[in-house]
Amino acid sequence: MAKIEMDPQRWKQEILQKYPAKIAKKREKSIIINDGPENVKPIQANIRTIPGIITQRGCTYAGCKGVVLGPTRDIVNLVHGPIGCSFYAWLTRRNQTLPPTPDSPNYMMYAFSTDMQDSNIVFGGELKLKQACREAFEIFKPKAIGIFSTCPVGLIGDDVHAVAREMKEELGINIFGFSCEGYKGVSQSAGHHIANNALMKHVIGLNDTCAKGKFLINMLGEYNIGGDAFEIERIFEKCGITLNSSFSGNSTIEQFERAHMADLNVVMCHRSINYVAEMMESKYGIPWFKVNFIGAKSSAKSLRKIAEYFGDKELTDNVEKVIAEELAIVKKEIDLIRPKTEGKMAMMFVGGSRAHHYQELFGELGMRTMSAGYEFGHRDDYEGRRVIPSIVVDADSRNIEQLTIEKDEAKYRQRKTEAELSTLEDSLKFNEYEGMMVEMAKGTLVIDDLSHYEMEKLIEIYHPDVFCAGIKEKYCVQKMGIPLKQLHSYDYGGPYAGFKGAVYFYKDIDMIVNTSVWKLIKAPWETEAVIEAEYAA
Ligand code: CFM
Repeated sequence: MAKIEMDPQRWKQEILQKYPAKIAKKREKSIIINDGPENVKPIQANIRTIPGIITQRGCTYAGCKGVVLGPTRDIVNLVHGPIGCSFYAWLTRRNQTLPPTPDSPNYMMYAFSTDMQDSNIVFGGELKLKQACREAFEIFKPKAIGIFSTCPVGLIGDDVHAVAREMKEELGINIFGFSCEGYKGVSQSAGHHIANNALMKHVIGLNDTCAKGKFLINMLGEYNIGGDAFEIERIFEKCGITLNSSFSGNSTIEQFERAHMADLNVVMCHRSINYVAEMMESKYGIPWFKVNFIGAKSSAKSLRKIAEYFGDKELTDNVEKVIAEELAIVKKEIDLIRPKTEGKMAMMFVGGSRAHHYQELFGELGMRTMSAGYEFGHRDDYEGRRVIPSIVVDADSRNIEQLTIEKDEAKYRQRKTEAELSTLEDSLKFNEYEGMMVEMAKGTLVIDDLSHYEMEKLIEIYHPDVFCAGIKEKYCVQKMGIPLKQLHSYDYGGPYAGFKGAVYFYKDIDMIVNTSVWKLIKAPWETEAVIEAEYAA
């Protein structure tokens, strides 16, 4: 089969031609040829995956239990469901945690499950759930238990919230439930929203003591994958910025409870936690803006934004000193590596924020991102938050509770006057996320919820030097002779955040794109005749 040129228009046509007409019509709206920052085009996102298509996505339970609550070390995360849902969520996401002392509570290595059986599906599982709460309490004496619903729980109608209320009363600790059945939304993204809502309803604002420090911030949407949060904590500490709470890398329930005491919320992963940022602003008056600690330059920029917000001479000087020191080390490394990576091509299809953030690091390596997309991002993650009012709310989104948040008169505190906020607005861009597309070059392909077939075609035609995705894609891609870098688990490497992380990333990518081993592998279409058929109906 003749290879078509690296022409995105022809690539798109070729893909769509292969699909049945109805599917082509749907997929067409999720495959966008980027037209440069001035002309960001609408993309279809956050809709159901077409049945039969192999998607990269996960489920709502994964987004709620695994992603948002998973990294918190001292909540017993109890899964109400068949054991498989727990087993496949057990230590598969690489968030790390560091308890202050060896005997501080840390349940991250455990998998708590009600292990539902056929009889529970038929006769109900609430009794078993209560028993599991009691058992967990007896053994671990945790400060809190979170109950996570898997698909069958919703199907048979077990009321996890009623059980949570009853057990909270009986055991005297905070117990809260999540209706995060896997099917509840079109992807993990619904689970983020459900997790955000429950944190807001049951946890945030319970404890009025805060971390000790002059510049008190919360870090939202950083989950300490591969130790990223440790590196960010190191940088904050060096700068004199105090982390009051983290959602939720290396966090504790106490941090969530006191989150309302901070002076500022900074948002790293917009997709998973923007709801909490918005709700905390309405309820407690905490302003928020977007940061990015992936990439040395964006880390520096994010630190400067935080310093500017506080407007303190000593902090600003300190931040500049730290940036100068750290960037000097980074520069030494990148000067050695960049000549070897310059001009190479990357593609990344991950989650709802990293496909954007990691383009910064590839940019520092002089590499081009020819194609990128999210698994479950919404239009705002692609086009920027300004499109939110124009997003059509469909039945799947309406399925997720939208909390009405009111000002908490007792705990609301105005951090900055309106005048101060408007002077800062220009550089800090409060409540804004500009999305991925403005930062991508003209002629690049932006694809939402990439299908397996589309992935194969991207590789066949573009032959990128590295393809970034997850474990489900890894070995398929590598069998085609293209190295795959996992951006979910970092292939058990990392951290990649901050300044030290950037250097680790440069080194890992250098190794990946410059090894000759991949040339020894031939993709099936390079060695065998291809049998093709036309769809006729
Ligand atoms: Fe946010 Fe994440 Fe991501 Fe995400 Fe995720 Fe993740 Fe991800 Mo895997 S919260 S959207 S649901 S940055 S688990 S830590 S790596 S898909 S890009």
